[in-house]
Amino acid sequence: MSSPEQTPHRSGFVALVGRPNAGKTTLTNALVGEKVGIVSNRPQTTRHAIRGVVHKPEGQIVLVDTPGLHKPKSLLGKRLNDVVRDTLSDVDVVVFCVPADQPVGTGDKFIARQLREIRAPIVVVVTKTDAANKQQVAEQLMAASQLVEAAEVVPVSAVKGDQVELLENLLIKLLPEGPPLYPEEQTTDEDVERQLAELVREAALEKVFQEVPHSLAVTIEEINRRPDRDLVEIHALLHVERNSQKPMLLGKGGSIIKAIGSEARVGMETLLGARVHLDLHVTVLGEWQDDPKKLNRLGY
Ligand SMILES: Nc1nc2c(ncn2[C@@H]2O[C@H](COP(=O)(O)OP(=O)(O)OP(=O)(O)O)[C@@H](O)[C@H]2O)c(=O)[nH]1
Ligand SMILES: [Mg+2]
Repeated sequence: MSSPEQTPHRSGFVALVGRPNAGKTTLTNALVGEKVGIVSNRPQTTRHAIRGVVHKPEGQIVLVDTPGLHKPKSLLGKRLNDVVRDTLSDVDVVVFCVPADQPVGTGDKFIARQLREIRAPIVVVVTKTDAANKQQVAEQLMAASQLVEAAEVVPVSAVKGDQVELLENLLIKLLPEGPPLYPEEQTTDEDVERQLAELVREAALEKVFQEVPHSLAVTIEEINRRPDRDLVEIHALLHVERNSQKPMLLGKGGSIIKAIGSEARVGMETLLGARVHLDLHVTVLGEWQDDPKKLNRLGY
C-alpha cells in the first residue's frame, strides 16, 4: 500500500509532432537516452510512428515519434500524414516541435490547425536552441506560443541535452495516474528487422542528394545468424524509383554504396551485439511513392 504523501505513479502516451526536420526524432532519442529512430537533415526521415519509452521513478512516458506533418505531394506523403493523425487521436499529451533556427511559417500554422480539434494538452517545444542566439530563441518562444493554446512552452536543445530533463518532468506531470505500460528494460517496440532497414536508410540519406532521399526505401531480404562464427549475415535491398537514381546511389566504382554499407554495419553491430556481414543491392521499383501495392510491400 502506498502512503498518502507518496506521489502516485503516472504513465501514458505523448505524441511528438511538427513539420519535417523539426527535430522530433532527435528529441525522442534524447528523452529515451537511446537511439530509437533514425535522424537526418533531409525532410521526411521518419516514415512510421516510433514508440520510445522513458522510465523514471515518478512515471513512464511512452513517446510516439511521428513523421513530419506536411502538404502531401504523393500517396506516401498522404499516408505519412495519416500516421500522424491516427497517433494524435489517441494520446494523453501532444508535443508540438517548432525549430528555433527557422521562422514560424505556413508549415507550423498548418499543423496548429490540425491540433485545434485535439483535446489532449499541448506542450510547445522550441527545438534546436543551440542553433539560434538568445534573442532568436526568445522571439521564437513568443511566436510559437501564439500558434496554439499551449499548456507549456519550453525551449530545448536535444543535441546539447539542454532542458531535456525539465521537459521529461513536465510531461510526466501531465500524464494520468497509472502503472508502467512497458517493462523496465524495454525502450522501444520497434522490431529488429525494421531497425536494421532504417540504419541502412539513415546511412544512405547522408550520402545522396536531390530527389534520391525521397525516392529511397530499404527492405531486409535475409538475416542469417551464424552463432558458430559470432556473425550475422544481412541482405538488404535499396529501392529507388527511377533508373537514373541507381548510379547516384552506387557512386563511381561503387564508392557511395560501399560507404553506406560500412556506416550501416557499425550501427547494426551495436544493435545486434555481433559482427555483421552486410550485403547491399540497389533495385528500381518504379514510382513506388504513388502505388498503393508497392507502398504496402515496402511497409508504408
Ligand atoms: N543543432 C541542432 N540540430 C538538431 C537538433 N535536433 C535535431 N537537429 C538536427 O535537425 C535535423 C533533423 O532532425 P530529426 O530529428 O531527424 O528531425 P525530425 O523532425 O524527426 O524530421 P522528420 O522525421 O523528417 O520529420 C538533423 O540534421 C538533426 O541533427 C538540436 O537540438 N540542435
Ligand atoms: Mg523524424
